[in-house]
Amino acid sequence: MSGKAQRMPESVSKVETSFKELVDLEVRTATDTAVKNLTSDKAKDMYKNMEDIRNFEENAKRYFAAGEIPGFVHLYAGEEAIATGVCAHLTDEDYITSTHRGHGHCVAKGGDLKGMMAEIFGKATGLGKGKGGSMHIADIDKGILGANGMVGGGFGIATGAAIRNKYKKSDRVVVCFFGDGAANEGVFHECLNMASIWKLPIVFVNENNFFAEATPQWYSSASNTIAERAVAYNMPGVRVNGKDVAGVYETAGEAIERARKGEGPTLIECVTYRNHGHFEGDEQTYKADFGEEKEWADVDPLNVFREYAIENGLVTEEELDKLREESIKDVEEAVKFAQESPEPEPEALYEDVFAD
Ligand SMILES: Cc1ncc(C[n+]2csc(CCOP(=O)(O)OP(=O)(O)O)c2C)c(N)n1
Ligand SMILES: [Mg+2]
Repeated sequence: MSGKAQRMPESVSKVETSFKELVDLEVRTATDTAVKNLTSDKAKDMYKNMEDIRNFEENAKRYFAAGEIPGFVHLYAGEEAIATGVCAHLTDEDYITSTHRGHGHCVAKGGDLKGMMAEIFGKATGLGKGKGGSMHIADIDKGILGANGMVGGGFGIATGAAIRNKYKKSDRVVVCFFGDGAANEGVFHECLNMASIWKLPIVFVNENNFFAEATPQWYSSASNTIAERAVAYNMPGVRVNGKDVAGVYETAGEAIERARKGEGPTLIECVTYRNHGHFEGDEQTYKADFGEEKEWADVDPLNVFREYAIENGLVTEEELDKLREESIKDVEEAVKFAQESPEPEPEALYEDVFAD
């Protein structure tokens, strides 16, 4: 892979562009007024949340390599600012749908670290009693309608939940997280169309990390950006720097408010990158020629926010360091809890099969 977009046939009006140009294409960052809507407490919460996700993922990587975590693991590290900036606007009453790369969404939506860690370790104390694992973490009490092994599987669930909210005249909002690969599934188009016709209280949050397994987004998408597809469904489409949590927070805030007021859906494309391979064990041979991508890959959303928050007087460096230490400790405790928890009993296979 060259780090350059593939040359398209003449008949396709897609411009050849470098990776850097693609990242920067009409991308929004936090405006000067974003900071006014950020209190010091909110900034601390968001930073702690990003640290929790990062530490959760680094530990998942470590214990997967050690053979303690079974199944598949897809890490969210590098994308922390998206789940954090979006979920910072949501309450337990609001819903999210997640993806196969879902740990970050669940942490940001208030998923219990111990219950999540035990779940990916396959232990009976896990949120799904150890029967779902990494790709099926759910916690209905927290509005987490579930991670999903089917690419694009969240669209129908999220849109259905939004229909429910509208029908019940509740002000609950739904956020549907999905990848750039999922944006090429048919159900994306069906659900955006229906959500717009019915002005549903939903926000579609695309996490464009530029890869679907080994397939680059610029190779597989007819449009340069995913946000521009919103035009076809008559809804706002915004492209934001997904490594800038203040920008994501601001952009998501507007979309969520719009949804809560009954004004309908928004499509947000968050430009990001995954720190690790598609799954743990992926040798990433398709990235042999890393080229221009490295510059973008090296931008760490946690550091971006540290600088922003200190510069704007929201927190001190010492406070941030303390939050980092707290997070490391919290995740270590979650690992210990998971390691010391029992495996599910074989009889548990017959439980929770049918709804009461
Ligand atoms: C319907 C379906 N097709 C294919 C797959 C295999 N698959 C798993 S993840 C993935 C790539 C998804 O890419 P993207 O939506 O960009 O999410 P990312 O992994 O980048 O977060 C594919 C093709 C699947 N799980 N489900
Ligand atoms: Mg992707």
